[in-house]
Amino acid sequence: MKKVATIAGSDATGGGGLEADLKTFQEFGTFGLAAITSIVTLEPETGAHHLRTLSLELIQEQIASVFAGPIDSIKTGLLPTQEIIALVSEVIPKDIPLVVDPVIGGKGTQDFIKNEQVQALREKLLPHALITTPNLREAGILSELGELTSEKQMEQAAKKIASFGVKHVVIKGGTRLAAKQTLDLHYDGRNFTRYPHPIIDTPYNHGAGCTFAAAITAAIAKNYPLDQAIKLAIDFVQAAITMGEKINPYVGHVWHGAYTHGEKRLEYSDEQ
Ligand code: PXL
Repeated sequence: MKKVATIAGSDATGGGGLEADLKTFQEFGTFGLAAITSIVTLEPETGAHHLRTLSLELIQEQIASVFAGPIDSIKTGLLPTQEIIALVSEVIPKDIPLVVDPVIGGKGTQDFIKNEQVQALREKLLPHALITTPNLREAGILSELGELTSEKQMEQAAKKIASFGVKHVVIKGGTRLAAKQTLDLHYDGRNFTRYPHPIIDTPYNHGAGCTFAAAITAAIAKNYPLDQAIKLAIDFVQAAITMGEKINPYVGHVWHGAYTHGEKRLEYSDEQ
């Protein structure tokens, strides 16, 4: 069994963060492990998000626990301070494929991220990464190119991000790029591969970004070539968005089990 580790924040509402990661790892038939960096909560009365950060000592203890045995691939998600980014960059084994989801521009988290963290991601973590998966907004911030509104700008941003030392960059076009058809763009340091796909018209897509990066991480552990891992992750997230559900008055989440029809699992029937 392949072992896949996430070092991420907890999204108590269960759509994004390490909850998305572990659910996705399981759907891929891998064994998921997690070190929690922080916890994002949602105030039921107002829908406001709050962030609590765990101590460096406790994060380090969890990371040591995770790497007490062999691990096949690693994903990072919300790393909310530059000290946490420095710690993670220092202590993770460097011979295991690393997927960095640069959580700096997502719903519920963008308010927490400051420029020092972005700089630490660029300088400390990205040089160790096999692949990073920014959304359009995150790619604009990481590359310092600002708002990206065209494929040409996505290409420029991908090249800039690759210059920080990460081997592969996948920029997710999402719903900001166009109305009907979107584009995920993969840059491998030489060439671009385009992954156009239709936008699914739904407000229930919280957790899509985490799920995409988690799917790539699990697919890498299962030895998928990177282009196939990206393609599969796109299909996996499309299914998850299609079956998205409103989970509370404020947010609708993707359903991580959709691709494998997990809702039918262990269905009870008295005919058996
Ligand atoms: O933006 C995705 C995300 C990542 N990590 C945590 C989150 C969220 C979104 O809410 O809560 C912990």
